[in-house]
Formats: sequence, C-alpha cells, structure tokens
Amino acid sequence: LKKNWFTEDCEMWPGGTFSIEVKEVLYSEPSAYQKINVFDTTKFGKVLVLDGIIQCTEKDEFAYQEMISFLPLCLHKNPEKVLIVGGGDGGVAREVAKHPKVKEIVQVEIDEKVIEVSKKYLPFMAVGFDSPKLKLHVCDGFEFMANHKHEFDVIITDSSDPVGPAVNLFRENYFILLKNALKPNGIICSQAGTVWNDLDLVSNILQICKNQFAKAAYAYASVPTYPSGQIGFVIGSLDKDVVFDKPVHVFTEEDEKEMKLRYYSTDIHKAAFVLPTFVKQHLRKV
Ligand code: AAT
Repeated sequence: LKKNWFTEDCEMWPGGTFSIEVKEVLYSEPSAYQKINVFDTTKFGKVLVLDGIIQCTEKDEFAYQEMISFLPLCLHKNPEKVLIVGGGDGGVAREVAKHPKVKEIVQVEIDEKVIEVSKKYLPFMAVGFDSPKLKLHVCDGFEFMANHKHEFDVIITDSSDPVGPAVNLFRENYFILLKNALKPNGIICSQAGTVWNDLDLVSNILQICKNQFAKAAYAYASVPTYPSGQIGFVIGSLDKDVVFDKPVHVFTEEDEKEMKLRYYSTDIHKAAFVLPTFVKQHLRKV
C-alpha cells in the first residue's frame, strides 16, 4: 500500500474502493455523531471525510451540490421556501441561495462540529452559511420533519450514506414526513446512491418515493470522488403534471455565468434523467 494515501473504507462497497493522496491532515477528531477528518490532497484540494467516507472534495463538490439543488428548484414553478436536511459543509445552501425565486432557506444539520470545521477549513463551501436567506438549526432531520407540516416548496436531503446518523433518512417513514412537510405541488430531492454499487438501494428509494409521491424519478450525475465516480438523486413531486426532463426555469449561458454554475445547465438537467440501459431495465421493475 502506498504511503500517505487515504482509502475510503465502507461496508457498503466491498471489494474495490477509491484512494486519494494526502498532503496534510488538517483535522481529525470524533464528534458526538461521527469521526471527522479534513485532508489537504495533491489532486483534489481540501477533502471532508465522515466515518471514513468522502463527503466532498474541493475539485468536484460543485457537481453534486449544483445538481441536488437545481434539479428540484428548476422543476418547481415558485420555490420560495426551501428546506435543506444535512449539508453541514454549506455547499447546498450556497447553491440554493443563488436561485432567483428562493426567498427563505431553512437548514437542519445534526452535527454542529461539521459546520464548525467546514467554516474553518472549507470556506469555499461554508460561504453558504453567510446567506441572509438562511436560518440554520442544529438537530436531527428526521425529528425536525416530524414537527413541520405544509411549510416548504422544496426539500433537499443532502445526507451522508445510510450507515451512520443518516440511516433514518432513507426509510419510507421519512418520505411520508417529507410529503407532509411540503406545500401543495411541492418537490423533494434526496441523495440516492450510485448505480454501479448500490442498484438495489437506488431501486428501493425510488420505490419508496413512487409510493408516496404523484411522480418520482432517479437522476444521474458524474462525481469522480464518490464511489464508482457517479451519484444520483431521487426526485418526488406532489404535482402529477411535472415533467422531470422539462425544467420550468430555463437558464441562458449568461445566467449560468452570473450564477457561477459549473456543472448544472438546462441541457444537463434534461440529460440527467436519461439512464444507462441496465439501470433503466432494473428500475422498470419499480
Ligand atoms: N454536501 C455534500 C456532503 C454530504 S454531507 C452529509 C451531511 O448530513 C453531514 O454533514 C452529516 O452530518 C449530515 N447528517 C447525517 N445524518 C443526519 C441527520 N439525521 N439529520 C441531519 N443531518 C444529518 C453528503 C455526502 C454524500 C456521500 C456519498 N457517498
């Protein structure tokens, strides 16, 4: 094994994993919920790791944060009030705050330490916490959801994988709470795993989402530092007339520049719902 390389280690992906060359360990402490590491690396800039799993790297975080934010925001006619669950690095808040229709953002992150560490070591994402539109709560997303009804236009669940504190955020009960926390015609978008490693997880979450929402689909994004270089999202809408690959907010190249978008575009939005054949066939059973 090479020296100074960090290797992602998780029971979810046995038999093959991603490694990254570390220049310096900037932080390494357990919080009340998970072990937190921040590395500076030779190729991917600063990296946030929770319980041995890469959450984001400076080089490619924008792909994930833009997609999980703009896919649902651009499918909702008037996404004024948005809830973010998780997202303790601030990157999703940074993206959501850019959408011209968004007036109010509420965020619920379970781990205060992740927020603190991100503010210190990952300011390029933690700028999201400076938005005047944002109200930040430190508590469990599942519990928060149980106490909020008919409040939000869009709910984004930017959660870690279903092995640590996020395990409840992948259950059907959570999707029932999400549905009840939405206003009429509301939309949700949740981190939903990769098709190469977790096709059964993807189909399970999609099934749950289809059970609870008028319409549901899985969308695809390329993120090199997530397992297998890919991640996806389930999107559920209470509006039965939504057409997932037809965003209602269309951005010009000028808009993309002004909003500093580097991955999301109206064309990428349309393409994200086009799935590889083996995935399409597997998800057809859902
Ligand atoms: N922005 C991309 C990074 C993440 S962060 C996931 C966040 O979810 C973490 O800050 C974690 O503390 C928070 N979290 C976990 N469980 C809960 C919970 N129950 N309530 C609120 N917040 C929670 C996502 C990385 C995806 C990794 C893919 N392999």
